[in-house]
Amino acid sequence: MDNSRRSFIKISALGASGIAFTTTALSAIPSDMNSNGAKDKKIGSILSRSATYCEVCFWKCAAWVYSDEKGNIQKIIGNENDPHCYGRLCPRGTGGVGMYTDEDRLKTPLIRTKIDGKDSFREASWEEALDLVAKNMEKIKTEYGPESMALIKHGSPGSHLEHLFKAYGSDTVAEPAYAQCRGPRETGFGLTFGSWVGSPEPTDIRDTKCLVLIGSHIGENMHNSQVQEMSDAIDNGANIITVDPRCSTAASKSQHWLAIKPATDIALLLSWMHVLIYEDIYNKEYVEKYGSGFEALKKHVKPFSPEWAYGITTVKPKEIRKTARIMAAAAPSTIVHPGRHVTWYGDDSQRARAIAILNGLLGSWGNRGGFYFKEKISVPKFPHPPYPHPKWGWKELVEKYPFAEMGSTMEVIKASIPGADQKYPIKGWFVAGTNLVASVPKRKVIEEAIQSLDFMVVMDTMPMEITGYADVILPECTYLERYDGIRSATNREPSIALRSPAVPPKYNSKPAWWMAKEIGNRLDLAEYFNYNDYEEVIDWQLKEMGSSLEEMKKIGVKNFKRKSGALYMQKGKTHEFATPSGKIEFYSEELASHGLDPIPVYTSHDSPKQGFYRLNYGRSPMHTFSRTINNPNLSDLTSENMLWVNPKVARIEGLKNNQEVWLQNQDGVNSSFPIKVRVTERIRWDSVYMYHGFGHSNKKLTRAHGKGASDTELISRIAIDPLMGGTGMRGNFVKILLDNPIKETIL
Ligand SMILES: Nc1nc2c(c(=O)[nH]1)N[C@H]1C(S)=C(S)[C@@H](COP(=O)(O)OP(=O)(O)OC[C@H]3O[C@@H](n4cnc5c(=O)[nH]c(N)nc54)[C@H](O)[C@@H]3O)O[C@H]1N2
Ligand SMILES: Nc1nc2c(c(=O)[nH]1)N[C@H]1C(S)=C(S)[C@@H](COP(=O)(O)OP(=O)(O)OC[C@H]3O[C@@H](n4cnc5c(=O)[nH]c(N)nc54)[C@H](O)[C@@H]3O)O[C@H]1N2
Ligand code: SF4
Ligand SMILES: [Mo]
Repeated sequence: MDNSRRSFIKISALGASGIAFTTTALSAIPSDMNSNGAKDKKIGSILSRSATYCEVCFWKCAAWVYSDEKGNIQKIIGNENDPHCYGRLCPRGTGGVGMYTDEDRLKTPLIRTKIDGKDSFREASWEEALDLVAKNMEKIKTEYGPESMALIKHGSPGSHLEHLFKAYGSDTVAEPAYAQCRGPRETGFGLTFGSWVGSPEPTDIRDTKCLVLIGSHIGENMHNSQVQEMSDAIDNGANIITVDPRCSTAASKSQHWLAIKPATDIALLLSWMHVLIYEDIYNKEYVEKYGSGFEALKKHVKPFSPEWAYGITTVKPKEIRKTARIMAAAAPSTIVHPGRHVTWYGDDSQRARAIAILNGLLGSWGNRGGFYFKEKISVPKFPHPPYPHPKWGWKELVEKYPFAEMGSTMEVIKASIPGADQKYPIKGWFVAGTNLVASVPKRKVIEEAIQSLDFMVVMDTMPMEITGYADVILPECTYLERYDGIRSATNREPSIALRSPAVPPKYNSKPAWWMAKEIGNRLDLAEYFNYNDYEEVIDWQLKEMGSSLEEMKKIGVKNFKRKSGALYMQKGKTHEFATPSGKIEFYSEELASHGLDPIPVYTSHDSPKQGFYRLNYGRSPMHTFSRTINNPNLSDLTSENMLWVNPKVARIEGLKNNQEVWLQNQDGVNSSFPIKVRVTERIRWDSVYMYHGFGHSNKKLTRAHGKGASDTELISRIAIDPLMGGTGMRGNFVKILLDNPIKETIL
């Protein structure tokens, strides 16, 4: 395998290469200054710096934004005291200034209107736009109750609007980061260890001796400190085992790449348990002390030998045994990574549980090099009157999923379509910071839901596809131009980070906190917004926490000492898990009581029919979902996605590198745009692969429009997780077309 393993960690190389990819943003920098700020001292007098945390993805790295005397942002660099980034941003974070400079940004409020009988948008004042939003929210409240107005959100604007919604009387809230992302793993780990994994994941990667990645493609998935820690672990000689039908970047740097047949991971996980138990190499002491239901598990996995799993997974028995022994030898400093985007095949909570059980057998939970005990500091709530009690909300929408712990975007969408079974009718949407048509599958259903709504408002920074469906569009300024809530996240030690504006809002854009307050005032909820400026809220909160806005502006990040006890389990002491038994639940009575499998079982999923390939997708290292594709700095680096096909498939289908093809899925849905072919051994012959987030259809996104194909529009079949309602998206199959099918039907 490649010896230059460190080279794949783009974050480490950033210092040197930073300037190369931000030429647009950094063109104003004097030529005698490099992107490391080597000559910061000399030009220090013309640079001011302000504290922020990044909004390009949800890792929320703390950063310093440098502006010149004219107020132009010159660069963004990581805050050295931040445990999310250790002083370095990923390429997307460095390129974040492109969110600010993008000339395609939403510039002023827009209201839907008809021009010559055609729907269009006209510019409006803030006064008019906010009045219209408040008027419609009031109307929905009067006619149906506030519960019928739903908030669909992601990222920082969400918390400001959640406060508005709770004050208004609605708890009908959902975000795609749950049912389309990490919900199932939280359920699986919660049922087993009594604790969510959460974000950032409490994986002790820097001290691990063995890291097992089930699909999770760290290195392309650029979650910052995690990538840096993985790089350190590799340097320290850790064993990396990657299970992925595609040779991901992580797989290419691993000692063991298991090129599993898609959708069969539970079989592999069960057979790893079989080897650990029947070769007697599991962590006996730990299991005896902390395990509940081990004998049932032992009996359950007896038939699941590596030979059994081979027939299902195509992973050789020898490899299964060998990798299980490596995990056991490194235990408890072994991490079987929980993954993050885990909504794959509908049995995802059970797969997550299988991963959790495997960690339990290895003793990694609560041990160095496994999972540490995370801690965070809570930010005091700014005083406000008590919220009213809604009659129903997100909980009722997911009531058929016994282990759902957050709202499901998909259920909000379904409840917006009138029908006989519409028990909880949704009539209005407030969408903020989520491009639903790119992040939630089943486009037809989303469109039907939107058509049924009385009112829809979208708050975004960019003219993304979702804005095209809105009645009112509210332009938010970017994270570089505003205050937001204090970042407080779980980590080894608690820390907080400040986001303050580096520059004033461009154009006629405004921060979410301001819009929430203005709408609140119009809805007679002014007492919930008892401040003139968000600065006041933050300063009050910081003072309650023993800091101040003044201090945080200087340091950006404040680290606190742990209060909850040691980072790992202590010898001679015992640990109580927050499960019903107080132990790690290999067998779950809770699941059994709901008629669900108390121990995970393998069930087979459909395979593609002849002429079809499984549609596999993942992260572009230089982009975040659909949100950065138009970013001038990042589109310079990766402007379109490609379709990875195995050479065997290329031969059968007659494909060459860079040839443009169209895709059609099992339900006859066509890709709107062509995608170029990349012939590579790195993908199995039964699948094709593409980066998620491309194929934008809004022409207002001048750099992103028509570049590459959208995975989401080809996902029309989903498998819902019966435990928590997750949207399994990896059961779609595509045919490769050499000609544009849409043109053909027109002819
Ligand atoms: N650069 C960048 N980084 C990001 C993000 C981003 O947008 N851009 N988004 C962040 C977010 S919110 C999330 S949730 C994470 C997601 O990051 P991960 O949790 O790492 O993502 P997944 O989509 O689960 O994993 C994708 C990998 O799964 C493999 N795979 C597909 N099918 C199967 C299968 O059946 N079995 C197995 N074992 N593997 C399979 C694919 O080949 C691919 O390599 O990334 C985060 N990091
Ligand atoms: N097909 C498919 N679907 C997926 C995934 C996948 O890999 N494939 N991944 C899933 C995962 S893991 C996740 S977490 C979700 C993510 O789903 P989303 O959060 O919906 O991701 P984006 O598509 O990037 O949409 C973000 C929106 O926020 C806007 N935005 C960016 N910054 C700001 C801001 O500061 N203020 C406001 N108001 N708006 C802002 C962007 O312009 C964009 O419209 O998608 C899920 N859906
Ligand atoms: S990982 Fe990158 S994009 Fe995400 S918050 Fe950190 S610097 Fe920003
Ligand atoms: Mo995600």
